[in-house]
Amino acid sequence: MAEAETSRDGAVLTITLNRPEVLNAFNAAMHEALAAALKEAGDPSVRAVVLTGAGRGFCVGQDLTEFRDSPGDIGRRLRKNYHPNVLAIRRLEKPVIAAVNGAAAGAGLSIACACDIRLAADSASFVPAFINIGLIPDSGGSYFVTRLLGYARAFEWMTSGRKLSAAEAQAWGLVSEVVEGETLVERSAEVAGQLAAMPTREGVAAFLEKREPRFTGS
Ligand code: T3D
Repeated sequence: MAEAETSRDGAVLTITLNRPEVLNAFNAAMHEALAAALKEAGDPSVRAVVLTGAGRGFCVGQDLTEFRDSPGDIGRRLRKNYHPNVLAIRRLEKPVIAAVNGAAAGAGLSIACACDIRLAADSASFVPAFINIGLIPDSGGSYFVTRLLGYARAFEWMTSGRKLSAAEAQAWGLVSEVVEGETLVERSAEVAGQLAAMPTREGVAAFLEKREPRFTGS
């Protein structure tokens, strides 16, 4: 099994981070597998992407065992491993939905926040874990969280390291919708399917030709 699996349903590609025994913490293999999955997402026939995690976690950021075993230059590792995938998400010309099924911590939180919207299971949690281990919110965390929450709330949260429940995250506007855990897959597929079927050019053509639009999702 790859560390990030893909599955296709029509125009929707689902990417599942797949190291459930460590709540989908990033190691080198998972960075590579996610890069490959995001490349697949670039295919023009994919019109919406769902990013989720296997098991009870979404993604808890850097695998701290790997971090301990090879400390070295953190900045270099971020630029090599994390930044390309964060940028790849942002460069996709299609919506990316984070289906947050469990804990999103550290760089896992940053990556959830790099997505266009977040749907969460009621059991999900959001943990700005960086401060607890002496790091700044990397992998785009300081950029995306600030834009989602505003500077003051983002600063207070990131410096507190406080775990936020799904309900709190929704109240703050970090999450669009919270659903019962077992319905997250279904609801994410539904939202992704709706987004995938939305118009690109046909709306203008229909207006100019004074007829009803026939949206086909292409
Ligand atoms: O150089 C660089 O690469 C720098 C890059 C940094 C980017 C970052 O992401 S830094 C932030 C790294 N992440 C963390 O600090 C989060 C650490 N995890 C936690 O705080 C907790 O696991 C959670 C609050 C997220 C969830 O808690 P809980 O109680 O639901 O689960 P748990 O029991 O702590 O974890 C379950 C298992 O996953 C456990 O293993 P075990 O005991 O069953 O064998 C735990 O050790 C493992 N695990 C959780 N997080 C990580 C991890 N293993 C490795 N790395 C982790 N980040």
